[in-house]
Amino acid sequence: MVNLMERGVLLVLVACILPAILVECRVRHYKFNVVMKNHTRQCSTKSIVTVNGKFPGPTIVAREDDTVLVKVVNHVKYNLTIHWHGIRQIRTGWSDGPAYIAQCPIQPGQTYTYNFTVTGQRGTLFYHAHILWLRATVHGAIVILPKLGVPYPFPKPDKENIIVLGEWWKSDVEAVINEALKSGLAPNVSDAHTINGYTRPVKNCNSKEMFNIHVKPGKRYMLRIINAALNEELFFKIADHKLTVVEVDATYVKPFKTDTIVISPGQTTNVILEANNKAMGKYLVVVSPFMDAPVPVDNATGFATLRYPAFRHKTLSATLTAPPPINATAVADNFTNALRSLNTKEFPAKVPQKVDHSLFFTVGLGVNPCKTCVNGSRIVADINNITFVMPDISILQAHYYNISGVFTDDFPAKPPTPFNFTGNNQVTNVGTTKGTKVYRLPYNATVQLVLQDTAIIAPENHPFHLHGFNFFVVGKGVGNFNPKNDPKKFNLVDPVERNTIGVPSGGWAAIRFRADNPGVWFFHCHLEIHTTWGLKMAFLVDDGKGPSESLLPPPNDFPKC
Ligand SMILES: *[C@@H]1O[C@H](CO)[C@@H](O)[C@H](O)[C@H]1NC(C)=O
Ligand SMILES: *[C@@H]1O[C@H](CO)[C@@H](O)[C@H](O)[C@H]1NC(C)=O
Ligand SMILES: *[C@@H]1O[C@H](CO)[C@@H](O)[C@H](O)[C@H]1NC(C)=O
Ligand SMILES: *[C@@H]1O[C@H](CO)[C@@H](O)[C@H](O)[C@H]1NC(C)=O
Ligand SMILES: *[C@@H]1O[C@H](CO)[C@@H](O)[C@H](O)[C@H]1NC(C)=O
Ligand SMILES: *[C@@H]1O[C@H](CO)[C@@H](O)[C@H](O)[C@H]1NC(C)=O
Ligand SMILES: *[C@@H]1O[C@H](CO)[C@@H](O)[C@H](O)[C@H]1NC(C)=O
Ligand SMILES: *[C@@H]1O[C@H](CO)[C@@H](O)[C@H](O)[C@H]1NC(C)=O
Ligand SMILES: *[C@@H]1O[C@H](CO)[C@@H](O)[C@H](O)[C@H]1NC(C)=O
Ligand SMILES: *[C@@H]1O[C@H](CO)[C@@H](O)[C@H](O)[C@H]1NC(C)=O
Ligand SMILES: *[C@@H]1O[C@H](CO)[C@@H](O)[C@H](O)[C@H]1NC(C)=O
Ligand SMILES: *[C@@H]1O[C@H](CO)[C@@H](O)[C@H](O)[C@H]1NC(C)=O
Ligand SMILES: [Cu+2]
Repeated sequence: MVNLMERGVLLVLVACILPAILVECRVRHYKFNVVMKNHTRQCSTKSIVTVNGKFPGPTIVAREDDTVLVKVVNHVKYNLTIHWHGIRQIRTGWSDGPAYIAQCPIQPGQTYTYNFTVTGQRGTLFYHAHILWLRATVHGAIVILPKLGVPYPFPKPDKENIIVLGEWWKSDVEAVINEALKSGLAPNVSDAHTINGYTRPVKNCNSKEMFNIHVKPGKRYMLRIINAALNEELFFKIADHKLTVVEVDATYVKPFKTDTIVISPGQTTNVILEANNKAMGKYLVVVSPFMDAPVPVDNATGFATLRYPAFRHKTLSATLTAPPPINATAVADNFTNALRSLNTKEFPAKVPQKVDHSLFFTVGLGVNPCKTCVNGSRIVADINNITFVMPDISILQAHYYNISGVFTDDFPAKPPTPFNFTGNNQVTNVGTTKGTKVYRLPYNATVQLVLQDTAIIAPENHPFHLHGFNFFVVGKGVGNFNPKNDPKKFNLVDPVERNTIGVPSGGWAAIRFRADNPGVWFFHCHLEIHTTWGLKMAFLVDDGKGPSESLLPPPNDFPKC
């Protein structure tokens, strides 16, 4: 009897390590030692912050309905938090991660165990540090497998590959952002784009600068593509190969074929790649920035190769492909316009049809005075003219423990002073208001939120990310949102469901969600520099009345400020 039990325990352990084995494993344990690691890229070595010495960090694998426990030990000199990007964290906001919104930091030498259950989600997400600019190197994939016995709603791939896209600075990233905050100007752009930590071959550098995706002819692959870059939306393309998009942000979409995908920081995209039966040799994989505004970006293309087995290497040179031009708005629109929720009986699109809270947020940049800055002013960012100021303790704690003086719940539902948001002459609109304000929602309220880009300084595509929820992208357009005509064109049937949406440059996007998750939920631009400049706010969702409609109590090891 004892023997059998021991064997049972052993089986469960094996199953936890090898998720493919058909044994249920309800709790997944991970240990993240956050440590410094010397890393060489592009002929320069620097010390970076990593999870377990890896860049990108280790992959978390869980099955829908599993509980995930991640013990994070902070061995570095920085304050640290980790966010499980896209995980809904139903009633477990304490494990969401954004510093001073959901938690106080895990200070040097401290430990905190994130504890969350994956509910109603399957697909690819990722985790990343959510304090300072540490997420540049502290990030990794989260793979959520469907429930046991539930197939993918598309032909089963023979193999799955994770592709994490990132940005590499030769300098220390904290030095880059600190220099910018001191001067009040924009930070230096990155020096290279990375694909699973690799950049591209560089003259006179060692050869280990390029990542290879190995494929066999006739096999089907699922690429789980993650944009973990800080400040750049990216195009991703493989020479001579079409990609079938099947999922974004861990929700299934109606499959469609494309040769280029566009992916914003904070977004994930699963594509199916059929390795061509007749293909030989190698094919170039390119990653390049998408920027359709006068804003400087790292314009160096990142390269990887798709490689067929060596015996097929009839030629040594790769089949090439050119990335789209940096300002290829039409290519990006083509891609985003093709995204639709799968919306089947098994995976319905539960789009709120009725709106309780109708919000209109202007999102963009601003200029505030700064005596010590280079120009006597600093670039800031704001939502409805509010540049968000981080509090000293987390808003979630202040809310739960009724601590006053930390935040106010008077975030405006619309801009205080309407203006021609995308007009050319914005000189009169300099100056923003600072504040730590949240927008309060009753449990289960439905929200429609129109995000309107502004042209202050420059229009720009802002990838907005909502914590704690998925939302439906019911509409988008260029210029100023027209409250009379545009809603008539909304898709309330099968709009794409996701957690991060690129608000078009000089345009708007409309999203809808149901506030069925009590807690405090960060909402921010996922371009790290814009978040730093204040392009952020939070929603506070009150507890409901039912037994499972309230925020759970905080864990015992919850970090203190
Ligand atoms: C990184 O390299 C420097 C210089 O060689 C060395 O002093 C340091 O101990 C190394 N750090 C780690 C974490 O290996
Ligand atoms: C994780 O949280 C759940 C409640 O959501 C709790 O029952 C469980 O004991 C926690 N696990 C650990 C190891 O703290
Ligand atoms: C930013 O770029 C400037 C100009 O190339 C350079 O002088 C400066 O050292 C860079 N800053 C950092 C932190 O790398
Ligand atoms: C990238 O930008 C730099 C600086 O703006 C410019 O000199 C260079 O020509 C650009 N390179 C490409 C490939 O567009
Ligand atoms: C993209 O930029 C190029 C070079 O500046 C310019 O010639 C072209 O018109 C631009 N295309 C679009 C669609 O704006
Ligand atoms: C947009 O997609 C259509 C259909 O796939 C294609 O014919 C067209 O060339 C694409 N346009 C751009 C700009 O990529
Ligand atoms: C600030 O200074 C920089 C460099 O001196 C200059 O290029 C830029 O135009 C100035 N920006 C503003 C808003 O004054
Ligand atoms: C906070 O205030 C609410 C409403 O007044 C009360 O129900 C709750 O028990 C208080 N919480 C704490 C931790 O004091
Ligand atoms: C807003 O600005 C745009 C671009 O400058 C202009 O075409 C448009 O007429 C303006 N709209 C209004 C209502 O002033
Ligand atoms: C934003 O707030 C500042 C400071 O209160 C004010 O000077 C400015 O006019 C406001 N701008 C807009 C567009 O509301
Ligand atoms: C939330 O609202 C919807 C529709 O307004 C209703 O059908 C549902 O029962 C509500 N759920 C809860 C838990 O109150
Ligand atoms: C780390 O966080 C604590 C708690 O918020 C704070 O008191 C401390 O100043 C932070 N340390 C640094 C180096 O920012
Ligand atoms: Cu932004």
